Order: sequence, then C-alpha cells, then structure tokens
Amino acid sequence: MKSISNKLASLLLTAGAWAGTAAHAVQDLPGGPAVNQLNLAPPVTKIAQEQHFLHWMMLIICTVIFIGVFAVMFYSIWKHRKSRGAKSANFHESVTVEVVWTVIPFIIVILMALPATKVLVAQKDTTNADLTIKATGYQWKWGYDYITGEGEGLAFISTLDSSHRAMSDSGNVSQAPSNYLLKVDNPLVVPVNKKIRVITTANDVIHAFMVPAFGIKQDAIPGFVRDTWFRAEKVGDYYGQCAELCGKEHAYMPIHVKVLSAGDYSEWVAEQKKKAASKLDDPAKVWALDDILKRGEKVYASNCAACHQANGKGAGPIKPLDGAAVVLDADHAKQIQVLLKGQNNGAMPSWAQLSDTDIAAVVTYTKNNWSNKTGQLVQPAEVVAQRGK
Ligand code: HEC
Ligand SMILES: [Cu+2]
Repeated sequence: MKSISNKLASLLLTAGAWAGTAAHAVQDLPGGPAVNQLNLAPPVTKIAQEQHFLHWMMLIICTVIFIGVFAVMFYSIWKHRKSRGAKSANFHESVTVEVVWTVIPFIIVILMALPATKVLVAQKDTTNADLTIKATGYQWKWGYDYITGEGEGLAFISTLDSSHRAMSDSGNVSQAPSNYLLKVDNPLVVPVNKKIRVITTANDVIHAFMVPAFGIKQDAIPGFVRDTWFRAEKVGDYYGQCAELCGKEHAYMPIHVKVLSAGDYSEWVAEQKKKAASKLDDPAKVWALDDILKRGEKVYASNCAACHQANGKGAGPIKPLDGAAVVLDADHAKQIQVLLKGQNNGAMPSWAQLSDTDIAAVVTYTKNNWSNKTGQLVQPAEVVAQRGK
C-alpha cells in the first residue's frame, strides 16, 4: 500500500514539475493562442463576434434540450419501474403528441438557422472592399500581393523564421518563445477598421488561409480564386496557420497579420515603396564574390535549407548539394537550369519566381559553401541568359 502511494506521489510530482516547466516556457501570445485555451480565439471582427454568439447560443440550446430530455427519460424509467408494479400505457398514434414533437423542434431549428444564415450571408459579401490582397499558398509559405487600395503594387513572400524551424528540428523547445512557429519574416500588414478582401489561390497544392481572431478560413486552390474578407476593429498582431494538410512542412506555414492605425499603415506603405525601389536589383550589375555570397546565404536559408538542410547534405530523396557534380560543374548553366526548371517532376521545385540576382546569389553560395570551394562566381546576367532556354 505504502509503495503504491509513494509511486502515486512521485507520479504527481513529475506531472507537477512538467506542468511547471511548461507554464514557465510557454506563455499566452497576444492575438494568438493562449496557454490551455479552450474557447474560440477572442474576436477582433464583427463576424468573429457573431460566430462566438452562434457557437454559444447553439451549445446552450442543445445542452438545455439534452438535460431536459434525459431528465424526463431517467425519471420515467425510475418512477415507473416494474418492481413498483407499474403498468405500461397502451395508446397508439396520438395526434397531439406527434404534432407537438414535430412543431417544437421545427421552431427551434428555425430559431437557430435564421441568425446563422444572416452571418453566413455577411461572410460571403466581399463587395466594396477598401483593400484587396491576394494570398497565394506555396509549399510552404505565403505570397501576398496588394492588388487594389492603399499599398497597391506591393508584393512579398512571408516565410517562417528559420530559427524557429531549427528549434523544431532539434526537438529542444525549452526556450521556445510565445510566438513559436508563428513568427514570420514579413507579416501581412493591413489598416484597422477597413474592409480587407483576401483573394486566395495556390501555386502547387491546396492550402487554406485561416485567422481565427478574424473568423476567416478559406481554401486556397491551384487554378482557382476564392475570396473572404475581414474588418479588424483593433490594432495588434493576429496569427493563423495554413489549415489544409499540404505536405510535409504543412505545420510550418504560419500567418501573421499586423493591424496598424491608418497613419501607421500609410507610413508602412511609403517605407515599403521606398525599399522596393531601392531593392530593384539591376540584373546587369557585376557583383564581387563576398557581396553576392552574403546575399546567397540569406536566399539559401529562407528557400532551400528546409529541404537541403543548412549543412547541404539533403535527406532521403533530397539530393545533397555538398559535393554534387552539378554544383561543382564549371558550366554554370547546368545548375541555373535546375533552379529555373526544377528537377524530377517538381520534386525539386522551380525557383523561376526568384529574381535573377537571388538565383545568381544562391547558386554562387552553393558553389562556395561546405566542401564546395570552387571559387566560381555566377553573375545575374548569366541567369538572364538562361531564362527561356
Ligand atoms: C521542396 C524541397 C526542395 C527545396 C525547397 C529545394 N530543393 Fe533542390 N532538390 C530537391 C530534391 C528532391 C532534389 C532531387 C531531385 C532529383 O531527384 O533529381 C533537388 C535537387 C537539387 C539540385 C540538383 C542536385 C543534383 O545532384 O542533381 C540542386 C542544384 C538543387 N536542388 C538546388 C536547390 C536550391 C539552390 C534550392 C533553393 C533555392 C533548392 N534546391 C530548394 C528538393 C528541394
Ligand atoms: Cu499549406
């Protein structure tokens, strides 16, 4: 007996210690998931508020009915049990009972369906948007294009922070920050109190754009466009994830929406436009090896390391780049073609959407990193020449 209670005590202690460290390491993320969160995310749009109302209203109605029906049932069984000499009633086809049990549920269903339909229709009304943004799902990142409204013309890719990916690989998450696996390099930025229409589509497989605080979730399907909308009523950071199983890195394509005041948003747009103008690389520029290597390291970390690994060794069917013949080859065209067209039916995807400078940079980087000390320098002009070949 003693040993059992000892075992129980030590089990409880370990559980306590585990809960203790977990609570220490992980904290609520404002605008994102909370520790031990059970309810829906705190709503930040009218639609999300109404979804909350519908959810609780229906849950309460169902619970009341459940308790009522089962209470009557158990009471009747108990009260009219055989041992008390109860005799079963002997009636058939009571019109009153049948009318009552048809009409009452019908009224209840209508009472629930009316407000639900109202919200559903409002959700689908994507007209008169102040801003239209296209969200494109890629394996495994999001592309955002500002199509109309303030910020029109801006476009960027949003990827998971590579340090979070590395933390996940290592399995050591004791130092995980509250935005673990939700931190991205470029969040989607929108103004507060404006109607934002999000057009969703995808480049490879089906993804889904979901932000619980806004009450939106919309499939992103290759070759199709779907849309949804939100009007965030509070400045802040809100998080979501791809919500359609889309391959092995599905868990690593988070969504971060930054809602700014109108003034801050205008400033952000002006800053992005300036940056975009200065970033427009001249593909005719002739680079020095050191400069292009620095650029290539970044391009590799955000686009290639997920598959080929930071150490260039690949994994399983993903061929290594460290020591690969095509990487070491003095003919630059071979590797440039692999990047532009992909290889093995897209197992190695095409990277044609990267700029000429980014492709030249990452090719140069792979040719001079790990044990690949070729000293070869690939210029953007060589990529330009290979496009369309
Ligand atoms: C989605 C995973 C994935 C990503 C991301 C990826 N690759 Fe690959 N890559 C592959 C696979 C798989 C192969 C092997 C294809 C085959 O079987 O021929 C490959 C092959 C290659 C090859 C040819 C190697 C050889 O020996 O034939 C090169 C070069 C290459 N990748 C470079 C890159 C670069 C540079 C990037 C980043 C811009 C990148 N890859 C991103 C999956 C990926
Ligand atoms: Cu996805």
